[in-house]
This record gives sequence, structure tokens and C-alpha cells, in this order.
Amino acid sequence: MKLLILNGPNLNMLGLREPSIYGAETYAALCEKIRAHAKARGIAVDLYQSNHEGDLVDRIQAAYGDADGIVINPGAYTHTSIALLDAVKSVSIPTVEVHISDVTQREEFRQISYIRLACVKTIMGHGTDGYLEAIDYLIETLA
Ligand code: CA2
Repeated sequence: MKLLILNGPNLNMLGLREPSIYGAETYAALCEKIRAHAKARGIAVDLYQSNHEGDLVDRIQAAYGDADGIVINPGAYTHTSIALLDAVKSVSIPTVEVHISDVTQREEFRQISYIRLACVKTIMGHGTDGYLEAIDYLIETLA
């Protein structure tokens, strides 16, 4: 089984600013945590982060026929991007939406999620452990 782990804009800045919202773990440490978890579960993971919407669309399309599931934290594109929604719909790969923070407790503009319309599950407010929960959920449901 192979999962694609996608992160959107500014998630490469994790741990460097706003630790009260997003925690102190860096993006590199998050990647290591995900790789170790995947190894322990006996699955393969591809990790990709981009600050550019089109790059994320390209990476989702490239997963077609390659990845069995997608874990995506689209960052701020969660709240704006119909292009990412359409990309996930177009590949028909089971996709879990992850947010480090609990966006339901934040600003009004974070209350809409376009990507959610194409996702089989949303995990939010569990910090970076949410990525591992999303991986476990996909392993269970795809098995
Ligand atoms: O809670 C999440 O995971 C978010 O997807 C993070 C996004 C935000 O726009 C979403 O509403 C919720 C922000 C990405 C990270 O931005 C940083 C900003 C400052 C320092 C570190 C990361």
C-alpha cells in the first residue's frame, strides 16, 4: 500500500512561528515522524509540500494509478480552492483531510472547506498526530 501525504502553503514553516496554534515541531520533524509511522505499519509513503496551488493539483493528478490513498492538509487552500477539490474528485482516490488546529474554533473565513466535499474523513485539532491517525484510518479502510 502506498499513501501520498500532501501539505499546502506555509506548512514548511511549522515550528518556526505560531507554536501556540501549530506546535513546536518542524516540517522536517513531521516528515520523519510520518516516515517512521509508515515503516512501523509496513506501508510506503510519498511526502510532498508546496506553496503553489497548481503544483498540488499536479501532484494529486500524478497519484492517479500510483497511490492507494491521500492524506492532505491543504493549508489555507482548504478555504479557497475548488481546483484542489476537483483534482481529488478527478482521481477518485480515498482522501483524508487533516488540520493541525481545530479550525471550527477559529476565524469565520476558516469555516468553509471545499476539499472536505471530496474527502472520506476529516481529522482536526489533534496536532500533527492527526496525520498518523489519517494514515491508520486509510490502512484500516483500504485493507
Ligand atoms: O490547522 C491547520 O492545519 C491549517 O490547515 C493550517 C493552515 C491554515 O491556513 C488553515 O486554516 C488550518 C496554515 C498553515 C501553516 O501556517 C503557518 C503559519 C505560521 C507558522 C507556521 C505555520
